[in-house]
Amino acid sequence: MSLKVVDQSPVIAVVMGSDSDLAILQPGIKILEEFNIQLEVRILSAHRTPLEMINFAEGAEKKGIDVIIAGAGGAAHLPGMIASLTTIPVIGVPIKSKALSGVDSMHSILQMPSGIPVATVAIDGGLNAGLLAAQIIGISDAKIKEEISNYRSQIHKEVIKKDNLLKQIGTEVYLNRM
Ligand code: RP5
Repeated sequence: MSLKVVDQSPVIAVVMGSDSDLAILQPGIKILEEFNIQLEVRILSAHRTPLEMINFAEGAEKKGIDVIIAGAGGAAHLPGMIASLTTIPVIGVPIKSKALSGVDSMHSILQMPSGIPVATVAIDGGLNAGLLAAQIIGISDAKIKEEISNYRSQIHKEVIKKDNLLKQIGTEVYLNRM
């Protein structure tokens, strides 16, 4: 997906260290598309394509990118490296790794030394990364703020509906239906 900045509306970049991270980031990408936010989505590896990563991070502000979501697994240095190259806020998504179930990714992204912050969502927290990025943009964009409010109302309604059903049919039948 290449970026086409058609106006001054906010832009979010979603980058990942490998295409194997894409499925985890997709729920966040989908919600941002539903909110009609312009997106740039890239595969940029801090160790396999370091120069491309640097070019992206250094050019991000000029392209009008407001928030960067960066997903990576293992020795997950991509979010921190990008954050070191730009003052655009970076949200890191620790991807669940095979060997250490993503605890390695989480520590790598979460434990940034003082001076270069990376906001970190849960392991495999692609959806929350998208929502957090939208909320940051929503500070100065009323339309996006409204989209987030609508989303919250929708998930609120879903839980109320489930609670009513549980009260009505009881735990055993509810479980059987799940
Ligand atoms: C990281 O290594 C990527 O972010 C990915 O989560 C992990 C494994 O990459 P692949 O071997 O699947 O390409 O760079």
